[in-house]
Amino acid sequence: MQTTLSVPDISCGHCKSSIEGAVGELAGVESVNVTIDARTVDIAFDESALAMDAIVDAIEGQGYEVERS
Ligand SMILES: [Cu+2]
Repeated sequence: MQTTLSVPDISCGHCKSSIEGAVGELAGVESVNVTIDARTVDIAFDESALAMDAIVDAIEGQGYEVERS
């Protein structure tokens, strides 16, 4: 499954690496890419191995709030 999350507080390369690091180490994540200008996180993951809530928790655990649509 492919999803894009909006994370308004993303501002720089540090944000990018901390979020990509935290999400990337979750089992079931196939790819993660933060786009700094758009303040988005694109994630491809195996939904049978990983719940969306766990991804949101990993991002919020780094101190960023995920904007819920
Ligand atoms: Cu930053």
